[in-house]
Amino acid sequence: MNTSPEINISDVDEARLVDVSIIIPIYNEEGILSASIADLTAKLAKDPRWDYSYEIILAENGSTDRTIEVATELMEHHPELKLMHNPEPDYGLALRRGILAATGEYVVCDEIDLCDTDFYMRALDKMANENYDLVVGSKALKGSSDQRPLYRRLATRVLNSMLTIFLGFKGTDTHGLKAFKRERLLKVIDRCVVNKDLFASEFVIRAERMNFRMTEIPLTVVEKRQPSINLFRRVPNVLKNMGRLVWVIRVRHRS
Ligand SMILES: Nc1nc2c(ncn2[C@@H]2O[C@H](COP(=O)(O)OP(=O)(O)OP(=O)(O)O)[C@@H](O)[C@H]2O)c(=O)[nH]1
Ligand SMILES: [Mg+2]
Repeated sequence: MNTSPEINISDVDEARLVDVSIIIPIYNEEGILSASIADLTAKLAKDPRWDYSYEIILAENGSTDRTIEVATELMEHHPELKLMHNPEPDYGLALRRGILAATGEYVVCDEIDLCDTDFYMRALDKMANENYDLVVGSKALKGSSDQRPLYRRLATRVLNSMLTIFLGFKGTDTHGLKAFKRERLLKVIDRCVVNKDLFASEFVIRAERMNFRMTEIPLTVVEKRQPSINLFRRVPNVLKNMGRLVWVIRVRHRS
């Protein structure tokens, strides 16, 4: 296991301000990292709708493969790349730290097996022209196409139903891609109490409860590989953090 202390490998804090910060949590992604970043930057370069300065923050933690080495090599060729690292694998913590380090007016949260630039364009348009603060890409909305295996699509439905029943969530997905106005949504991050998988859900649900202008748009999900963590190994932590959220949001009414 990687036991090095928490560090920012690149100088994220001193980065210049950009229009868009693209945050991608990564964990044991040596297999697809290089090709995904090449593909992502090439797609942005040739899309006429993409007229933004940007940074890509790779928020890594806990990898035991060559992810860090691959990312470090990539940074030599991609000045827009930043790398954050800390020792324990934690998707939510990586996302949280990436968001706090971001400098963009807008933040887009993506996943390395998706890199869905069409979502970026549609979400940025919604924020710039329809004044939304937060746009959630939903895998379960009418018009979406979720091409993941059936058991994972069912897991998404079960999680969303639990969020609806226990936490009063009104939307259809919290784990999809997200884009938001950074400064406006920072106060939501401040209030979030859980990490790991449910951080993304807490973020969306708190934004909803705090009455931010938010909308969902459909996603087409075609993953480049199976998830890096087995779905069933994620369940105990999801249930524990679901209980914690019910306690702080519903019982103690701290929204
Ligand atoms: N830093 C960090 N990134 C992670 C961790 N687990 C997953 N990721 C990253 O999060 C993204 C999504 O992970 P996947 O393994 O595809 O999981 P998934 O089931 O598709 O994720 P959801 O769509 O959120 O349900 C990828 O970019 C992963 O590398 C983690 O523990 N730490
Ligand atoms: Mg995935």
